[in-house]
Amino acid sequence: MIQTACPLDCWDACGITVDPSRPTSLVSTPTHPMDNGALCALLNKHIHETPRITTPRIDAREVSMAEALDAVADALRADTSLLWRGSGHLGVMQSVTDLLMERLGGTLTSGSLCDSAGAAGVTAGRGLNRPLPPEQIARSEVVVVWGRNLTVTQKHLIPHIEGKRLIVIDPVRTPIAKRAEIHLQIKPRTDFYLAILLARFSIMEDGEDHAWLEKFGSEWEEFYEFTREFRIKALLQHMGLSLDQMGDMLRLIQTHKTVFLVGIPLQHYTQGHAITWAIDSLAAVLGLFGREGCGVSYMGNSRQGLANPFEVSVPRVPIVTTPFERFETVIVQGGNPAGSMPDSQRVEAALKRVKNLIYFGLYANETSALSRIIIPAQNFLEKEDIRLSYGHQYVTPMHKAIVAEYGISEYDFVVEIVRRLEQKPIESEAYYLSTWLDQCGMEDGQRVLPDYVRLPYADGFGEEGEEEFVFIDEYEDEEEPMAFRRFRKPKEVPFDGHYWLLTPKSLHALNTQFARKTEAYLSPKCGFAEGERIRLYNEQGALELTVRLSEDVRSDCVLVYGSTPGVNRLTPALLSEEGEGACYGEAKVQIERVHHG
Ligand SMILES: Nc1nc2c(c(=O)[nH]1)N[C@H]1C(S)=C(S)[C@@H](COP(=O)(O)OP(=O)(O)OC[C@H]3O[C@@H](n4cnc5c(=O)[nH]c(N)nc54)[C@H](O)[C@@H]3O)O[C@H]1N2
Ligand SMILES: Nc1nc2c(c(=O)[nH]1)N[C@H]1C(S)=C(S)[C@@H](COP(=O)(O)OP(=O)(O)OC[C@H]3O[C@@H](n4cnc5c(=O)[nH]c(N)nc54)[C@H](O)[C@@H]3O)O[C@H]1N2
Ligand code: SF4
Ligand SMILES: [Mo]
Repeated sequence: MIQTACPLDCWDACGITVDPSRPTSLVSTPTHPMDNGALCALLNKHIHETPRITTPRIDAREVSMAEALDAVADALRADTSLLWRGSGHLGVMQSVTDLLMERLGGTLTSGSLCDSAGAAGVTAGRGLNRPLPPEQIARSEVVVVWGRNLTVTQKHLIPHIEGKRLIVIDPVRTPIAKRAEIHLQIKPRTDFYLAILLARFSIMEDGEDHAWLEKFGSEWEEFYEFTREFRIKALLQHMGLSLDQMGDMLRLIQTHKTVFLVGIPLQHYTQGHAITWAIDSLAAVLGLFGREGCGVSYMGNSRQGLANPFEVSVPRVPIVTTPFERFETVIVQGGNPAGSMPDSQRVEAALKRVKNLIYFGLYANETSALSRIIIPAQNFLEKEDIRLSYGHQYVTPMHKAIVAEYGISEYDFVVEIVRRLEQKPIESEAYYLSTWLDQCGMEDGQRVLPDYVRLPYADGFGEEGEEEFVFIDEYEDEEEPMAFRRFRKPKEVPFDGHYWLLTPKSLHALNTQFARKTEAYLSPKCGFAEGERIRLYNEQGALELTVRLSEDVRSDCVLVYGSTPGVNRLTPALLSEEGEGACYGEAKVQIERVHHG
């Protein structure tokens, strides 16, 4: 039996046991901390049913791997080259290709399509972005699921929250919201205001944690003044929430051990950093950091405390708005920019202008369809790696379970290209693997991040963990210019036919991998019929989909899974104000019926 871990971009990073003679029947590792007895359908069904790319190609012609690698090496002799890496496989060895770009004077990307706006807000307040250990979540009494869709995106956490009092803040009545004591079906893009008002009310009711604030957040009175700049009535109306709902939530979170589980879409906005920062500031008012059974779980820094042997100093371009057209050669590794980046029409046009587009991946997708050279990758069962996690502190070695019949690993890819271009060789694979692993600590028989602490922030904040928490003290939003600040008249916005486009994760896909649906979920109140064909459109682009009626979606929203082909024709290529993050949430669409015949 071989031990490995799930490579997919998922909070759980499950441990997996493989019987090499039956590599399609993967089982959960019972000693792994994220075990709940089973792996999800993505790992025991979809990953095996999805056809792999088996043959290298140049200009659609099938070639040998050696020929394809020669062509890649030739293409990399160009003056300008870019490596665009997605999150198709989360093992640390994916980043070995950074060494190639360093040797060739190439360019890498910065920021992220995923979490970086919110991460900027987290580090602004706390200094470091540590994952909250699942053990603390298990010890809590109240769980606030703040824009995270646990039953889809983090199934293995469910046993940890069994029997707890649940509050869910989500524009959609998700399965977890249906189980919750309180569901705030908030209007999208208003979580900043919710956090600010909750903090304000909490202090008004003397619900703040004085002892904690004296020690770790002495600027809290200035923060209170900041929260008082915002208008209560106008904001409640804007968020679509009542004073009673706020009161009910406060009563629970002020008097119990509480954790906030903060998700990704609530920070996919230009002001994304301010939203996570405001949520952390609320948590600080309640003294939730460094306390048993309390804390805020956001997507943590999975490399917290680890020195990265692949760290390089090269030019970078933002991953959200990558100017592909500026490069003669582009390698896309483990990702699908033409499907997953915002404003995909712009992305496709830019990719078409790249002389040598090289796709290095497992599956065919929108990006491979545009590529001149295709290099099949090996999958996680076929190579050595190490899995870190943004959802917990555990580090899991990923051992090779089977011998690959085709494809090449990222490590071998670099070795082959470096040799062809007569560059300085890289170290051995074993050297890099042990450089990562040797830094880790052990805790109860499990490998953990080097500076893992049982109770994050118990001694303080900042890089050294000796400083106070920094409260948010500014908010400037071009979209809602001061309308909700004190002494200004709030802007009345009746529904104007522009729906918020929600693009959450699907149970059957992992981003653009596996089963991709083509449906739009709408409230019956919107006046469309089940099965009807509709066209979503805005200034970016348009997309035709089939209507599925759902009582669970707000009537000012339309839900289209992020895995739906073409959905990013509708999302804007905006860069968040901090953190170089993506702003998928800023998309609004109009809807019309499609008449056939
Ligand atoms: N509208 C909208 N768009 C979104 C989002 C959203 O919420 N809304 N979410 C964004 C988020 S959070 C993310 S993380 C991004 C993800 O976007 P990407 O990082 O582009 O991920 P995928 O599109 O799923 O592409 C994964 C590809 O990786 C390849 N792959 C898998 N394993 C390996 C391997 O071992 N080696 C190599 N070389 N390749 C491999 C597979 O071929 C697969 O097609 O999408 C973003 N896009
Ligand atoms: N099955 C599966 N699991 C996955 C993935 C997948 O594709 N499939 N992708 C992985 C990746 S890359 C990531 S980043 C994580 C993401 O993990 P999550 O953050 O849990 O993912 P989402 O499903 O995008 O969104 C969660 C919820 O946010 C809500 N939401 C949307 N806009 C707002 C808003 O403005 N405010 C609030 N409060 N809520 C809002 C949505 O309705 C949704 O229910 O999941 C990972 N796990
Ligand atoms: S729950 Fe997540 S980590 Fe676990 S097997 Fe499924 S995709 Fe992989
Ligand atoms: Mo993500």
